[in-house]
Amino acid sequence: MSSCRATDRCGVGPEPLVAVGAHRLVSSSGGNAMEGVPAPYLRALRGAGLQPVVLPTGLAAESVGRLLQRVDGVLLIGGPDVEPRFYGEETRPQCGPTHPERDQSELLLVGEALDRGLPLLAICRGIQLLNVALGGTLHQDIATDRPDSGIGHRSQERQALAHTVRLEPDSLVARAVCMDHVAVNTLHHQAVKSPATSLRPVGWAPDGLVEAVEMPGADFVVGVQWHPEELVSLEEHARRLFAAFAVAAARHQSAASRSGS
Ligand SMILES: [Mn+2]
Repeated sequence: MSSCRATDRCGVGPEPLVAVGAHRLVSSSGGNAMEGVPAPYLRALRGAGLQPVVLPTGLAAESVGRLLQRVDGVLLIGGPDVEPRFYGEETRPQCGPTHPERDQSELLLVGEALDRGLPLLAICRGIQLLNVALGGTLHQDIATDRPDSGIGHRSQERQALAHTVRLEPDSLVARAVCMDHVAVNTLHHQAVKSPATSLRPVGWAPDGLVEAVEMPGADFVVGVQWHPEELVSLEEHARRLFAAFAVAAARHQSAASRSGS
């Protein structure tokens, strides 16, 4: 790719802060539910020179505004299925468990992040949530909606390279990873069905399923259906995606400090 240029955040200025929406883990033995972020996401952010800030679910709109005033980027991570009513569908039997309180928090996070021009990286459930936040819809179950796919998107092996994704060469994602095909892991049974009009699909699995989107006109709003945080020690493209996110967060940080906000 002629326009390919590897990026790195070069260590100028303090580490940019990245808000990460938490995942809720319900105890099977009757203990308290816990909210937190799986370690691979935290390691990947830190490895790229970013400092994670974990935001619990149940956020009120006014808190989201104040919290995002203090960060330089937002990461949406994997988790349960998005509640179908948020994209105007009835829940079908193949839809998995949902967590509407987290959906609502993250819908607020997306709205506020976009209003503020914050860099946003949305992974797995994150790309789905981003698409729903902007008016798109989801496949409630890929195996049901696309029985002829030929690809088992719902793998249990977190680091197995299960299929390729073809990237649109003229896209932010392809430029960020310096490749137009990436080998990825696949840990999902839902996916983008109709992309939101403000999102541009830029990556596809061999069966045609949308696996990457970005927002034209935004500095860095990217969603990927795979899990790059699980691949940073294995795949250059995964490291480069976090590095590009870090560059965008650093850019936001220095712009914010110049404007005194
Ligand atoms: Mn997949």
